[in-house]
Amino acid sequence: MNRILSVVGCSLALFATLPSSAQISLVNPVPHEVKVTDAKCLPLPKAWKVVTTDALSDCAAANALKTNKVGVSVSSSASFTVTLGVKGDKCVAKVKDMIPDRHEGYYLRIDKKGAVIAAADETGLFWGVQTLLASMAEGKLQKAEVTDWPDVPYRGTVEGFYGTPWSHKARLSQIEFYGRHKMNVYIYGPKDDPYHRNQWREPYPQDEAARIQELNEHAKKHGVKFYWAIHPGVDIKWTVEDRDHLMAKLEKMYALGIRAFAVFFDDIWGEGAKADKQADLLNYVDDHFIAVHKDVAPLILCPTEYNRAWADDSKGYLRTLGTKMNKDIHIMWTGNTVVHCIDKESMEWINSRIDRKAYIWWHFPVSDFVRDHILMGPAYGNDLDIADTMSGFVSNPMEHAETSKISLYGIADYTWNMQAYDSQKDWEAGLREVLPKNYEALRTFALYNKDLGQNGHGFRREEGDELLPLAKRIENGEAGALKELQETCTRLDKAVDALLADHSNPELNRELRPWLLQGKNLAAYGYDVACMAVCLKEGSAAVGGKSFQALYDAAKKKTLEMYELENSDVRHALQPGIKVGTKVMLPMLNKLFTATVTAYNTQNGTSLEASADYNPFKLTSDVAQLALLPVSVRGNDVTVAPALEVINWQKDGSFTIEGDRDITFAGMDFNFGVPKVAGNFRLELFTNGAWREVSLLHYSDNDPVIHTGNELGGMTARKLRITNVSGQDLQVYFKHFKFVKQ
Ligand code: LOG
Repeated sequence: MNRILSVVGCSLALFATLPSSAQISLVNPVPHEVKVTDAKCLPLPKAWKVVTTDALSDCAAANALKTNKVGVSVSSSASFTVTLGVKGDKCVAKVKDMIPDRHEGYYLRIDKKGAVIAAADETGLFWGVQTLLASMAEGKLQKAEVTDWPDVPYRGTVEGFYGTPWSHKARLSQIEFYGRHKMNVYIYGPKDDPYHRNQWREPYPQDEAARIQELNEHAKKHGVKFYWAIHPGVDIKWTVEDRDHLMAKLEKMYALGIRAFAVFFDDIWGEGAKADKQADLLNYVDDHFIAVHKDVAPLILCPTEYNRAWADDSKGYLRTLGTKMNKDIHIMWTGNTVVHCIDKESMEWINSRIDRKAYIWWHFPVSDFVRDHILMGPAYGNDLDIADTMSGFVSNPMEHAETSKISLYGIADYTWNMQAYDSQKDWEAGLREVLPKNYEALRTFALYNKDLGQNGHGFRREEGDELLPLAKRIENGEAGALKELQETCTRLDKAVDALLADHSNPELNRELRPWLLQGKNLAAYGYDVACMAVCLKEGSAAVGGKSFQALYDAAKKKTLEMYELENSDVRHALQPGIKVGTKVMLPMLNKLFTATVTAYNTQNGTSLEASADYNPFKLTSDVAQLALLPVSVRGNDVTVAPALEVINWQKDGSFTIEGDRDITFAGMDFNFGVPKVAGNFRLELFTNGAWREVSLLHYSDNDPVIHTGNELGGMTARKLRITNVSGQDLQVYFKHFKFVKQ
């Protein structure tokens, strides 16, 4: 879909002839209607006078003009005036008919004498100022008229991932970024903040409360609503006492100044997951807290069945929420599965069940289930004609806040002006925004950090398509292909060096560092492999002064260094690793390595190890949520990546891990997140042509970790299988699974 800048009336021809650097084109999100009234730009005024009403003199929009970063000072004697007003204000009476009749809509006119911003409300006014300021970023002023409004009422992020919550500094920076790109929502709900989830009844310690208060104040200044979310579902009892606990916590947050709230019931089962109880509680909060305070935003609920794959119409969870829960309460939704792009048909499906427009919680660029990857790709894949079917659209980002801005830049645009959205263009602009000084290098590196790798949700992204023709040419042995591969590796290496040395965005540098180091290893490995192939192809004794054997040793050494780096910087104990270029680049290099070494061995009668990245273990399962989980091997430890959501493990369902040769076991343990469940599962090892059972136990009654009986040590088997033998469907977590081989 190409980006269309709607241009009004007679300006069409004029706009078409504008240079691409037209100042309004610097504005993200893309405004709905732009009429450039003069192709020639003016210089920026040195100072401006802000004209507005008393009521607005201290509003966020007026303050943004005063504290602008485009270098214009404020002076009451300046001849350039900026007039600010909302509907009904005298100062904008002349243009009142131009104000779009939409929430947060604004009209902006820039000419020689000044600018007028007239908006539907105060937030719209703030967006109008953002458009003015963004259009001035290159030090020029464009005479234009802009009529603009958001497509989706609520736009922004939910800090809703597992893992290290964002730092205070990162949150401040995010909020400023949202304001600049017209996102109006930040939902605070990091899974690993204890006062959000596990200790939801307890008030924040004073210093943390003060930080939340500061975030909320900061958000107000940037046109963003700060939502504080509570996650009581893990252990809530449907009693008056617990209801009072929840109300008391909300009142405490209200006293801090918070005026927007969400209640989450995701990733739980049992008592807490009952639709009628959840609806009763939310209605109670709505009637006795929201309605009473009058200045609080509509409530948001994240339901337990938050995606279609888990929704069971026969049990009616969603329809119960739909009929029972007050209509002003928003209901969040992640799409057809936990991690999925959003399309029209599925919006209609959910909306008809919950009897309101779903509030989308989009799982991109979140990486808590693929912590070995960092995601720097564009935000694409959602339908462009669904703005009217949703009440909100928030992204769940990565714990790497600064890097997440690359994708968030596009998400801001998508939710503001959907029809005009161009993910690729926004990707480029987003990269430029986070690292203007070294944009090219960042772009080069980002090409290798888009896909998530194999993951339990089966959610994949395009990565490395631009390398596919080269991969083909290498396979066909075409002339010049190897040289091109060398150049590709050199380009990556140079980009990495430039990024390692660039501290203009220190947070970005810190977040990317492990992946940059791995990128450097990848580039070096690729270069060596390309040289090996050249050496073989040309039959030369050496390439770049190195013999085939020396190149082979260097490539092997690099793979070892990649492996060691993965182990030295473990992002998550059960999901270790730092992976770069896993979709096309690394497989392409590994393939070339194996083919080259094999051919060399044949020619020379040598027996160099030809296998590259080889994983001898395969997982299969008829439990849908386990079937795609990747298995990784570190030395003698074999682990299955954890899943974060509730696993519906059907009666007799099992998973099997099979090796390509016999495994001699030294130990095994796993954690399904629930104490006393060992008896519900059977572990069997396939040995001497038959399945043999190995006993399972917990060391103590309240410890969910499951251990194996002593008989496992020293047993040799080709595969292992774990089955639900409880006779019923079970709900468990899959927090960790590991066995150790000898
Ligand atoms: C969690 C979320 C997590 C995400 C991706 C929801 C509503 N909840 O499976 O906290 O970041 O998936 O791993 C989730 O999606 N559960």
